Amino acid sequence: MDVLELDYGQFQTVYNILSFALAAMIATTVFLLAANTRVLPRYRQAVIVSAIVTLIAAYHYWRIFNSFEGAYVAVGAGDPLAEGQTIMDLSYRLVAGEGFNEGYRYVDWILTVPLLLFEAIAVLALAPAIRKGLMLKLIPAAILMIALGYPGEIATDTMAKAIWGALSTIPFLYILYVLFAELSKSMRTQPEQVRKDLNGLRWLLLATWGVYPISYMFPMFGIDGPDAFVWRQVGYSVADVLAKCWFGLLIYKIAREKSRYDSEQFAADEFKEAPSSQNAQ
Ligand SMILES: *C/C=C(C)/C=C/C=C(C)/C=C/C1=C(C)CCCC1(C)C
Repeated sequence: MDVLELDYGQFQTVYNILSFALAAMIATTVFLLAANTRVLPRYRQAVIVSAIVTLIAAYHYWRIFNSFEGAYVAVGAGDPLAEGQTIMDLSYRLVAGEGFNEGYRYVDWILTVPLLLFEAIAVLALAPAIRKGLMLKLIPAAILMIALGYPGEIATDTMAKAIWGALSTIPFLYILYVLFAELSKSMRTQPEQVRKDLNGLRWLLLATWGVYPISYMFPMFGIDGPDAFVWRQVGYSVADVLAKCWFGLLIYKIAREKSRYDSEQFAADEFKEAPSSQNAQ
């Protein structure tokens, strides 16, 4: 069901969280593109893909933001405020038009979720056969997870929501299984710091990806109407910033650690570690 009316605080919360997510996506994209030369060439693909993820998300947040702004309009917009009335007394109505398009999020996810898994695997620089094996498992599962979630997201019936949600959870659990069980094998050969970072990456992924099904389930917990709508927008937006921006920056950090470990020259140039360069001074 569409939410017909938002009060001032609800409108502002959604408006500001969408704006915040858009700013975070743009800034992360610029940073990752500018900084990608500060890792060895073999890790640049992972960093560039991270930037592409935040770029795609920035585009969709821009569309979502505009869609929200067009869909909810202050009652009496354009009229002078009545005697004693303040801005905070305003309420916002869903007006005739295209409505608020939630579909943008799913279009975004179906593109960015496989790419996020791709960047995580790419930064490991594993043997091609292992890498390909992981991709072949993770990417179809990610697409399936999002595709199965969408009919439930737009369903108004709680039962339909629950069924699609449960179906979507199967590939979700499979992804977690691959990341936590299978990936552990290829991590044994990694340097200590990288193993730690990778572990952080996995837990960040679990903690942030877990927010999506929880936000999806609000209507099933009986939280309905404007509150469920506002909390869902906040949940999805904050999770997107963590899962895309923070995650992308962590990928960059891992790429730097691995570059430092792989090349003495890089360590000397970027971390000022080589004894020879210290002697020279
Ligand atoms: C950048 C966007 C990301 C990382 C999106 C991730 C989305 C999910 C992990 C969504 C999962 C869902 C379920 C596990 C069940 C209910 C339906 C979904 C699609 C919300």
